[in-house]
Amino acid sequence: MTDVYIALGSNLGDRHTLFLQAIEQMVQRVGLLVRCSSFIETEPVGFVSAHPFLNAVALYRTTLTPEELLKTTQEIERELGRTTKSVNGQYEDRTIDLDILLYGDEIIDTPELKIPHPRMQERPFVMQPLEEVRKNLTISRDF
Ligand code: PH2
Ligand code: MG
Ligand code: MG
Repeated sequence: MTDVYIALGSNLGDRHTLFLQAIEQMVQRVGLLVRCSSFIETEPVGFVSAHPFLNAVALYRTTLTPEELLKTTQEIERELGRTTKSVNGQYEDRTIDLDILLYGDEIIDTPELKIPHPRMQERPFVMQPLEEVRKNLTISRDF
């Protein structure tokens, strides 16, 4: 079993419902949901859009390999209406984006998959909810 942190982002459609559907689909297909951060509203970073984001981070415990996990998150993105993929850092509005941030303590660097997520540390919309999930974990161990 491996702990995996997934970043969720949405700036199109019913963002809250899309988050709940994505979280539930990952319970069905990825593994045990250990913890999820608050859902925070953030301004688009790296591109111009009139549509603000909802962002969150969820921690799951999975038996999937990193490649299986990527395939599964991409399937869920498509099922929840995602039609476009960012190419060369050109971002577009999306119904749901599921990014693998961390997979245990593995480092993966293939054309398809880079873990840890290469831009996570420069993104407050990722680091803030990630901190929240990790902080709660520490507290629950202490008590
Ligand atoms: N995702 C991006 C680019 N910019 N900005 C915000 N606020 N939230 C995101 O999830 C986001 C973004 C690329 O996936
Ligand atoms: Mg992303
Ligand atoms: Mg993505």
